[in-house]
Amino acid sequence: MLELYQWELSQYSEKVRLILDYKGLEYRKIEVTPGIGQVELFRLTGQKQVPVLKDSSRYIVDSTEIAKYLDSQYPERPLIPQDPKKRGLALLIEEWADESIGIKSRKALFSAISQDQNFRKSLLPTSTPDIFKNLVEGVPTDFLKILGFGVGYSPDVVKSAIADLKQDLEALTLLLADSPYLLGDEPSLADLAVAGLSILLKFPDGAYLDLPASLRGKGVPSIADNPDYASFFAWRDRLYAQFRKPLIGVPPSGSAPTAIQIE
Ligand SMILES: N[C@@H](CCC(=O)N[C@@H](CS)C(=O)NCC(=O)O)C(=O)O
Repeated sequence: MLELYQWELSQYSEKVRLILDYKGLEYRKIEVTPGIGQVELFRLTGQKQVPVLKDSSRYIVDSTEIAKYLDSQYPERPLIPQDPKKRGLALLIEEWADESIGIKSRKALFSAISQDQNFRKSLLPTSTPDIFKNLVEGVPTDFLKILGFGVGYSPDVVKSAIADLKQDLEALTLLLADSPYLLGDEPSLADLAVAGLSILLKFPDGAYLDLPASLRGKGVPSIADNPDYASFFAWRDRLYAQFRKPLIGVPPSGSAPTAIQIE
């Protein structure tokens, strides 16, 4: 079976989970322990970032490479269109989503959670052992590093990231005004990348992520609750309902451990 080395809250991991679900491929999630687990990942792949896909004895690093690999090895339900114009647009939007939404949404959520300890604590996956929860409690900097958010964003950097994200969401809303998917009538890599990478702006409403149920639908305040972007998030909810498999065995309270393996 395919194996995904991941972090539950990594947007790039979510992009790959959405792609795997879209293609109907079964996979096992391996939650990489920040720090020590990344040392092991480095030993296996020569780098320490998630997501990494393992297919038999082969490791594929980077969400874009994983998408291309899956399309070549598992061509059913293609992600990248054949038509040259659509193909170009799919690749362009995917790359843009990685670089803009992926990176800027971390900065935007960073500012929201660094100001709110309860938000910070509640972001830990529910399967996190209590001992680890206690360790990170009250240590905001380490905590943020553990989540892969980085540290040291100045207010100006955060403000500019949020302004850019608002323009991104306006553009996406315009592109989606008269078609169900970004490239028209068929879903493509562009849609899955945009949807997966936007989880930190607003966590999906359904039981897709190993998070407390109270956090579903929450996110960056000026974006998640902003009526200007409601139609974008409604589009994303529809895409999730169509293609993303919900977690199995997570009670609505999100209080019990899930099947996610912590190594
Ligand atoms: N370009 C990579 C970006 C992956 C990435 O930024 N992963 C983050 C988590 S969301 C990570 O592993 N951070 C830990 C680190 O850089 O040490 C992709 O598309 O997969």
